Amino acid sequence: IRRSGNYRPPIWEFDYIQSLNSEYMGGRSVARASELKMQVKMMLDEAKEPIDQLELIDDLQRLGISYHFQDEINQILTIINRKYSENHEPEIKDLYATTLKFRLLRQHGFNVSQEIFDCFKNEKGDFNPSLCNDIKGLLQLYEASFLSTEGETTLEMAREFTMKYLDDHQSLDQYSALLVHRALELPLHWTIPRAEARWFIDVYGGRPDMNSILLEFAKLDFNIVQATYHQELKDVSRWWKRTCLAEKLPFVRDTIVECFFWNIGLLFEPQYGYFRTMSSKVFFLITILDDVYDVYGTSEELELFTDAVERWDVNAIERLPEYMQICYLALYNFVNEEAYDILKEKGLMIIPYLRKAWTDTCKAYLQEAKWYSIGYTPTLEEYMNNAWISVSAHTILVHAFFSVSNWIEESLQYLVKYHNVIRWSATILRLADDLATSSDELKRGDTPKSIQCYMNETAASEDDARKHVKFVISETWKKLNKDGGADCPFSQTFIEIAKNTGRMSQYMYQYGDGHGMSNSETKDRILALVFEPIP
Ligand code: F3P
Ligand code: MN
Ligand code: MN
Ligand code: MN
Ligand code: MN
Repeated sequence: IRRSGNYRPPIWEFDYIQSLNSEYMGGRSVARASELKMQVKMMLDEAKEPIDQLELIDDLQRLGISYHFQDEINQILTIINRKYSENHEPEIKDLYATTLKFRLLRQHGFNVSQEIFDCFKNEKGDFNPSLCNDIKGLLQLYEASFLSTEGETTLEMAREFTMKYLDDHQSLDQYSALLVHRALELPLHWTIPRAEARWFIDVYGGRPDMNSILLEFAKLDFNIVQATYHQELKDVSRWWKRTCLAEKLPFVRDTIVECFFWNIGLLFEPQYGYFRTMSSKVFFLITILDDVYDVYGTSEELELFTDAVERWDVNAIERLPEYMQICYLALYNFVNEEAYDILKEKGLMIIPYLRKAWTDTCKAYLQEAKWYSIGYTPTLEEYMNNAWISVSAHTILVHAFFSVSNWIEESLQYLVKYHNVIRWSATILRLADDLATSSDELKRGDTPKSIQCYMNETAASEDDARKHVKFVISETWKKLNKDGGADCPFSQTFIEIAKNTGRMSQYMYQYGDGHGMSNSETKDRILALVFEPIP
């Protein structure tokens, strides 16, 4: 009496992926892009007033092209930060300018206190109600409030205060209305960079004061970067085909394109192709192993499999049923291949790290399978202690750590202990996943997830449980902001991947299960970000 997930077949066919052929691969596009890049660099050099510099940086970021100017931007922000910290009093009490400065400085790892906003409060300590007509400022303040850490009450107040006025925006120009509407759905700090770029390029094009050089560069660069994704996706899809996993295990979710899409969310810059291709395979393996544990495998088989992964010994394979031998060898070969690459290039033997991550994943899967088989509902805390591991973000991040080239030797010890940055990022993924997938999972037969554990523990309604889970997500973001801030031992790139894991999970699960059931929303997003160039 084996079960199956009854998942739909993949939307994107192998032959279609292999036939991708972008016109933006060619030298002509690249030559034009480097011309444009020089011109934008000159714009950055020529901007002299801080507000002009900040606005330009903000536009570059939202257009998805700031990665070309990392050094220039850091230089500018360093100077702005120095000027600001030397004479604390802001020259003009302009909400918009102050907030933009605050957000960009914090984003780039500078320590800026929330006290910067005290000058906008009245004697009672509330934000001045007279600010309510300054929509541009309110919108910035709203966006900035998402960079808060725990206990920053001014920023909490800022969120409440701004939401009240933004929610009922009446007389806005078209551009501001679009921005407000978007921000209320998903704030900038929670949005993956490629999605923001694809959206903002269109919006920016309609702005009265837009700069046509910026616009042309943003579009062209987006399309060039997308062409490199096509090459990576072809590679990933050939691996997928060669493994035959989808054929041999017909009960699993066959979502290789969705897996690749996740990784565009995690790290979009063109130079990280190795990371994206390897990590897509990690996602795929996680997904099929999860289906083995959740729907197909028997308890005895799952014990054997978990043990075989822990021992990391091909001899253990003989005791496994054939379908598990396929899974095991796919995992084993993949992990060893990545370890070989890293040993060859960096001289570090990483099998122990990868093996530990996968073992922890399998043990957490097994725990859930056991709970399910005895019909046990844990408390929310007991559930979460296991569930932040069973969602496998730690495995994704351990692989990511080694496959982006610039890792820092001293941070290895924090990786092994799953530093809080990893834990918080996993927690957001887990909770966003539960919000979107647990109803179907329970129907299919699965262990209770966060929502059900909370309902069981507190007798709350499903509605209230969902509200609670959303609240925990936003509290977890505050922890992630703090622990991924200035004192974090990891490289900026790694921290970005961890934060983007949180962002991407909110994006994939925004309208239901965008990963396993790939709804039409995900399909449109994949078309826009992966397949179709901007006209
Ligand atoms: C583990 C899974 C996922 C969760 C998200 C992890 C990714 C995308 C690698 C895909 F495979 O789905 P699912 O909802 O079934 O996880 P769960 O832990 O709830 O069974
Ligand atoms: Mn609206
Ligand atoms: Mn599952
Ligand atoms: Mn599972
Ligand atoms: Mn789930």
